Amino acid sequence: GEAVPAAQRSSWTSFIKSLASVSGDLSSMTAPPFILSPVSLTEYPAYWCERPELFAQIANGKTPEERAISVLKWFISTLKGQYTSRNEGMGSEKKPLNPALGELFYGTWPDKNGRGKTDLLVEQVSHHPPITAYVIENESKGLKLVGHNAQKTSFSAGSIIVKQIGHAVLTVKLPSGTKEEYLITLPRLRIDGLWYGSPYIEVCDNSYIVGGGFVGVIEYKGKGYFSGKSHSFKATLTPQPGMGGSATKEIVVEGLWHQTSKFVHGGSGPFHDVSGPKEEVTAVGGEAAGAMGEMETRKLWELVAKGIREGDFDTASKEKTRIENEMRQRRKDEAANDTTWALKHFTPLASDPIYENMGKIAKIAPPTEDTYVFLENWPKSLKTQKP
Ligand code: 0T9
Repeated sequence: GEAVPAAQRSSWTSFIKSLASVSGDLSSMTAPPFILSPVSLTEYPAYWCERPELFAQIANGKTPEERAISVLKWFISTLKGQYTSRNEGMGSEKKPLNPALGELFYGTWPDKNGRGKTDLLVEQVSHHPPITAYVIENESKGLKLVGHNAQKTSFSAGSIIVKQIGHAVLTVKLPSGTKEEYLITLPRLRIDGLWYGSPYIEVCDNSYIVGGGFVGVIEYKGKGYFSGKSHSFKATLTPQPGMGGSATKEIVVEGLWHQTSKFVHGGSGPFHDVSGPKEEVTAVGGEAAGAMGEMETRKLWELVAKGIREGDFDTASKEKTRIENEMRQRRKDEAANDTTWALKHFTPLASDPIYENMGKIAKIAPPTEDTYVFLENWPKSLKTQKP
């Protein structure tokens, strides 16, 4: 373990060894301090929109084909943030703070150059297992992404395999009054570099974007596969007759998702390029006058995050235990009173018709998934309520 501080070597070794025996959910495992991130998993949905102009761009597509291409470009351009940004910002992949049930995170990206204001709302809708639901909306452009995610982890050949559960639906309101819906599924991940104490993610297998008259399949390959390079991908958009599109030709794009890619069929020249800067979300309090409530991520974890950032792990761990005990007590009280925690922004739904319909077209497994329906109740600090 090169990257492991000398004093934490034995605890890192036993952590790695215990990974083999813990299957399913690693979120509540105790890990050595050097690998802890001060950021809660409720902040991760912001990765979907760190290039807000690419998100907004989707609305400018004049044909289903133009829109499908811009959806793919936006999606591919989020991968660098989603899967490499902890390595860039903190030196390696880190263990996020495990959100409390009902934890909330609100944020915004300002209007700039006519791209419109984009808003983010996140709620931890389950603690056991951890499930995070989110909405990202650029209302002026008629764009809305609603999704949820959870993970099932296993250990294989020295790596953590992360099966992502959940999906997102992007709704594009067209000027004609009709709308397009795109089902977006999430790729499998492998966390390598554990023995060295410098974990990093490789994205594996496939993910899908189905909608607007196209089935999009994105194949991910790491080192040793077709290009021999890490973070390689190949995306194919196949027109679906009878699904609203009129395109006949397949579009194929290839490259490195954390750098650049180019068209190899159905177009020519560069496709995406994420070498430029990204824009982090601005956190906004959800209470009156933008104040942060007790369940809002940066308020709830304030002292834990401060402790981790400043290397004061005693305070971090004391505060973390305090929060966890409070939450345990809350669950006990609920059980005693025969009540359950009321979610603020979402209603669970056992199956998602959009997932089922779109998933069938692309033969996506499993055939059905549950979903969380957004209640359209943005806090006033982000948006004025619709009458
Ligand atoms: C959705 C993303 C997800 C969340 C994280 C697997 C992981 C929790 C889930 C999938 C986002 O859109 C994208 C990025 C990173 C994913 C995290 C990476 C990670 O390591 C954690 C898991 C739970 C761990 O903390 C494993 C232990 C740790 C010591 C390894 C660094």
